[in-house]
Amino acid sequence: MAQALRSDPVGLIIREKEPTNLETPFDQVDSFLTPTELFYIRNHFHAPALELATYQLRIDGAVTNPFSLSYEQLRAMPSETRVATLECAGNSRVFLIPQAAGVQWELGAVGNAEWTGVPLGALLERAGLEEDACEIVLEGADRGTPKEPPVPRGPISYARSLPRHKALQREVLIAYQMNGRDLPLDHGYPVRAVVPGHYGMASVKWLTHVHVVREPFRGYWQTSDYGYWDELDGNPVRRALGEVQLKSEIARPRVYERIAPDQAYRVSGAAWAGETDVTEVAVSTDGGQTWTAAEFLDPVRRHAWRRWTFDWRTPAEPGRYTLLSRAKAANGSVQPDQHEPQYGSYVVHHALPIEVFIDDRTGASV
Ligand SMILES: Nc1nc2c(c(=O)[nH]1)N[C@H]1C(S)=C(S)[C@@H](COP(=O)(O)O)O[C@H]1N2
Ligand SMILES: [Mo]
Repeated sequence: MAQALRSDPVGLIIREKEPTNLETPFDQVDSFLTPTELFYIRNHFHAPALELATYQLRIDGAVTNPFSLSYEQLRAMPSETRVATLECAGNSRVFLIPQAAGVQWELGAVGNAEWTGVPLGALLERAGLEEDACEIVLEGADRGTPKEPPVPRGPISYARSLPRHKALQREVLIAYQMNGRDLPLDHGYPVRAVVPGHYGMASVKWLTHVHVVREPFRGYWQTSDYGYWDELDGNPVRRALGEVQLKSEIARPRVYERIAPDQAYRVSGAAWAGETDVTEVAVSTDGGQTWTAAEFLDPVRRHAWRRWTFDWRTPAEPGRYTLLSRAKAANGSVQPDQHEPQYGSYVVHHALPIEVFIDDRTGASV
């Protein structure tokens, strides 16, 4: 009988020991696909132990034909494999001044993997959506008491909804494999949702229940947490986070790296967007005064990141320098210079300042 794999967290950065919250050392990722063992882990609760033999996925609610699937039945359905970038909505929170509550992610609560599974749309088609079905609630088997107020009474499960239209897109997968192997325990074994183009919170792990609802779902993870302030007729209104906003990150140099003067240095990073394509990345090595176009290593592929590089001649003058990268996308959007306050402690997608030290003592023993 297959066992849930607790992958060895080799090289991951501890942000919280239990529940498990581990960050990818972003400077160490240079492949298009993030190796599974280096992929960040974001768990709100203790990871539940699900058994393949008894696993059931229930699809019910506003459908004509509710049904349950065993793991074997799910595996027997036609599958698709897609590459998608997952970014936690709280990624880069550590850059916020003043500090915001929540896990202090730096650059590595993001990864790009290949996911295999059954399109959610195929399951919904089989269930037959009622005409007035408006959202699809995805619920995981993990339960607990959340941290951020206002906190509901008693333990709750992790549940998020998708608008009907998004849930029916072919890219939304009920996945059982990551990078060609069965999901490890912390990435949702045995079955998770993967919602390309949306922040990570939409990709519900340990998925056991797909519930079709007739009115917008107002659960904790949709309102209290993972929400932001939009504006309607001059009044702030609370909305659920969804689509990923355009972002680029510098992987190398690392934050506060020490670099020798007057030498060739290859700056590298990645850029991604939600429901559009990254078309341009520019790099500044002087705190944003001048910008030069970077070169892409990867072609445009919707929902997958594009790695990029920029060849820098480091300054002869020792000192502290600020590097920035800024992406543009096919829909005309540009990465902002500053954090957008309506997003609170989420969606930190502005051009992040990476400070480095040009130092001629580089190479000397420390
Ligand atoms: N059931 C469940 N699904 C979940 C979560 C969770 O705590 N429980 N965390 C979400 C969040 S906030 C993110 S960013 C992604 C992270 O996926 P990963 O741990 O595989 O990187 O899972 C999402 N799915
Ligand atoms: Mo997240």
